[in-house]
Amino acid sequence: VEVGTGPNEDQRLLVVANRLPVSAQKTKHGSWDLQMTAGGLVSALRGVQQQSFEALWVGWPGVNVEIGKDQQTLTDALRQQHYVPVYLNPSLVDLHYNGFCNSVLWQLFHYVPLNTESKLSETKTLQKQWAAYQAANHAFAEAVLKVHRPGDVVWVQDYHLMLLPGILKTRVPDMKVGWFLHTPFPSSEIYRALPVREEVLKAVLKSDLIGFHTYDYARHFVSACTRILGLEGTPEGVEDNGLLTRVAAFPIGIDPDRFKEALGKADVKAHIAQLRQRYAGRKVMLGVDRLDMIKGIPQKLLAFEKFLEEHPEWADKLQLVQIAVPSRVDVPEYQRLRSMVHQVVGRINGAYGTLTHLPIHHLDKQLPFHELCALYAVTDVALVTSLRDGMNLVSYEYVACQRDNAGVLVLSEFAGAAQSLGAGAILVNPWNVTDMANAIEHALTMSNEERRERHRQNYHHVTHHTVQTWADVFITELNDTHVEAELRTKH
Ligand code: GDG
Repeated sequence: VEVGTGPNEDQRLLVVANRLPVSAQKTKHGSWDLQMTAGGLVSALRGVQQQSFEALWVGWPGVNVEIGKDQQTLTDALRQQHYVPVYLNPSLVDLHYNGFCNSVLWQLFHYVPLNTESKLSETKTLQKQWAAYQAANHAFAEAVLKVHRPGDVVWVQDYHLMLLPGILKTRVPDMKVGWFLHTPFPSSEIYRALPVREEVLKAVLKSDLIGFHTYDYARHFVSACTRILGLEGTPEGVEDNGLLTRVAAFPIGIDPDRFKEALGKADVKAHIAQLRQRYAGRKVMLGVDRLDMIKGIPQKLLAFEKFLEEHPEWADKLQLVQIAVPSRVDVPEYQRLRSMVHQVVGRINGAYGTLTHLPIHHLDKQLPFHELCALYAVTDVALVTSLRDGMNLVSYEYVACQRDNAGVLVLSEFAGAAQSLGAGAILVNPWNVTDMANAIEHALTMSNEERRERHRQNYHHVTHHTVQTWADVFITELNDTHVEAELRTKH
């Protein structure tokens, strides 16, 4: 292997992520129906599968199937599409995925402190969740080890699998392992509250390459390693006894061609025409989010309400379309969020609606891709008001679909995307309702020239920093870093 060659032809990529990008459902005839699911990670990695070299995806298939015939037929159906299933039992999924991943790590990484209502059973729960997190990471390791061949590049994704690099490297020391985090990595002052902070950092540090969306997240990670583990931080990464683990920023992007192609298709064009007719005479603003507290949906609604309060003349001329895709529906916090959003939507529609128009059109469901594209294309303003967000692909997708209209992007400064689309977007602090109401006004009344200029800058970024380049750069650097590490150990 030469340094700097990137992936070679017979090299395979093993993408390891908590969920496979498909949901499996058994049909009447006993075969399996596989449907793509929505979410940032799925959208991102769809691009990776189209690379020139063979890619396998290892992950949990999202269903509980007992060992036996059913499991075998599902495994076969998945393997045909290059998916390798990791079967986990329901109680493990609950404690790992709903528990340690989404109630502990996801919260903390988005600056939500750990639960402070100390119930007597809490310590026990956390211990069980941590044990499940370890067990799930081991189950993933077994699945990877079963398919791994020397030379393969193993790319571990996200906060669900932070122990995996450590387990894999212990078993196969020369395996090429990279890890990428799709969420923010918080300030070390937040991270240090994690009871198992050392174990998690040490396992991640076994990777050859560690990647984040932004330079800030990488810096926070390095600080956590220096402050918590007493290691040395360098501009290249983290050093432990002269051994460097490379840490860097790899901002993700989208596959703009997928959207360009969709916009040219007959069914999308038909939807666009239909929506234009429906919204004729009104300006339309759009929100597309997984229903998650980090997306700042209530904050967005409050700003919209304030805007209408101050500009009642707009009430009949403005439509906000909010798509809130159900997510983590078993977790009580997410159920409470849904009720709260419904309450505010009802209040605003009740106050500002008429017999012929309701200002907010709210949907609790995932739209088919062609409808989503049509919506991106016809709306005048997109509102992305995340309280924290690793990157936020919705903002990129909106820009990609606005070639003709040059719609305005209102974007939270707490989304990673603010660092790449900040020049063209109107940046807001989602906690400041007045600031956001003013941004809505600015977006609705902006001159055509300003709109076009802002859009031009964003469009250039979105079409030049794609998900393909993101994956290429990461994998090439992982190959190079690994080779350098091998050379170092030989000398
Ligand atoms: C995580 C990080 C980071 C949404 N609604 C529908 C739909 N979607 C698709 C969008 C987009 C994806 O889901 C959402 O991606 P985001 O990046 O906005 O957000 P997360 O799901 O939180 O993703 C995030 C990302 O990982 C990648 O690293 O950017 O910060 O939190 O692609 O199109 N798709 C369809 N119908 C919908 O109604 N078909």
